[in-house]
Amino acid sequence: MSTSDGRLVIVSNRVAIPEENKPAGGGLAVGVLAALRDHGGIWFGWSGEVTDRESGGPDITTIGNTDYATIQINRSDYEQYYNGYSNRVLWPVCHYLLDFIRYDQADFEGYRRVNAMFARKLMSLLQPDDIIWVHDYHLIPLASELRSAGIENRIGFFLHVPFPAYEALRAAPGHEYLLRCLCAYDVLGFHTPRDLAAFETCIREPVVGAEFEDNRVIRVPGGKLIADVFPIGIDVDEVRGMAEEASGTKRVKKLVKSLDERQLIIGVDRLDYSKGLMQRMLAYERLLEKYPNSQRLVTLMQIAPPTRAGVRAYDEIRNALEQVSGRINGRFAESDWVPIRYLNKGVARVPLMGFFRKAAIGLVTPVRDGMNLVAKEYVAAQDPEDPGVLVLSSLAGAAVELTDALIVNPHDRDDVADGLATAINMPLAERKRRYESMIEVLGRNDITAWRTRFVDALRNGG
Ligand code: GDG
Repeated sequence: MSTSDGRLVIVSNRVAIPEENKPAGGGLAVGVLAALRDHGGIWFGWSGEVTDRESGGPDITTIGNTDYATIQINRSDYEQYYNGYSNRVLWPVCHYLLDFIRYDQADFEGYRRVNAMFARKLMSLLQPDDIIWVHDYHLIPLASELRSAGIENRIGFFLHVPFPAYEALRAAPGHEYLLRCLCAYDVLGFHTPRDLAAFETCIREPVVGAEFEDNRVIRVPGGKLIADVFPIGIDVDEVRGMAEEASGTKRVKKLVKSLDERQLIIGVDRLDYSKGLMQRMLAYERLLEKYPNSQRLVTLMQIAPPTRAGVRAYDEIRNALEQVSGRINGRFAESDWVPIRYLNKGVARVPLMGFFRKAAIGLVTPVRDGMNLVAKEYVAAQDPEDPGVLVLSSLAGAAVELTDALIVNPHDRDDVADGLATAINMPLAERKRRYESMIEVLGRNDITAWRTRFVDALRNGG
């Protein structure tokens, strides 16, 4: 980065200061870390620490070319802004899971209060030519708060989750305010054309008095903004390198040995109701019933590190999954085989990529997902001479690009079971053909392309 270009200031709810052997906390952290690695800049946000005092910080940690600037938040902010409006209203509404909405007016006030606090603390770090890139649904009001305080820097927003059509969004109390806040940005980025089209349905409503000038420029009160599609990618070479490196390790070899010649089906997801884990287990049960032969051929390993403990829906799904995996294991287990290995914890990144490489099938079946990086990582981790098969939900953003996966409807157990049966028996030539087409897409639109395109749009207006 040359200084005349101005620094890149990334803002997200959580800042993930890289630590060796510690799993990153999800897709946003993985994407942002990779984006910052080459470019450098500042990453500003919450440290993850909850205090009993007033919110403190920012504290600066410099690693390589990046300053990690973190703040703490207090207990009521955490409950109202984070667990409350962000994760009990915005998360479900963006994933079209309206039954999960739990609204409380105090949470909405907390959400606004914390965004104002983020803006105040961020301002102390800003220089006039910085460009500011805000991430995700927790921080929709940030640009509007910064503008009110007189900040004139260019500010962009990228949404990592799906954007809902107006018919869903209007279920969220406060949605008019959110739409007005979105119009305070210079650039808005979404994962897929469907998300952009959904945003357009909201702009068409008489809420903010904005209109599309063409398919990406929107005229808003007081100016123009660009809304466009920036599908997030991965660092393909890095994933491939980690997968190769891990393959030779004792840990991965032990996993392979324990499979006793069976094919491994792998699922890796934060424990979240949007990831379709319950539906996935039931579809796997359907496979074992419908294709009894498969009972001699496969083992499912589901890795599901818990997240958002303290939000009731997350505690409930955790209990429900323990029950259903136990029931399926009880129904089908033999003295030398357990059908589901359910790991309720994270695995470090390098061995995880090794597990992907050794898995004959990647099973990625969210009921809704902005993109889904696991699908992309699974493909990038494969051995090109003997690649596995990706079974992918039609409702993940990744399905737009990875059209050579076996695309299934996660709500249809038979469809998923049939997809798995096809994957189990797929000949090498077809596996290679599908892999080659998908790896080409991943290489063309990798993490550098994502970051470069967004930063260019933010710097230059398109
Ligand atoms: C949001 C959007 C969008 C998961 N478990 C472990 C682990 N992970 C890593 C994966 C992957 C990342 O976390 C998860 O990313 P996803 O994209 O699959 O899902 P979300 O966390 O929901 O991310 C999503 C993403 O933002 C980016 O825009 O794609 O739609 O919801 O990198 O590998 N990593 C390790 N151990 C685990 O147990 N090391």
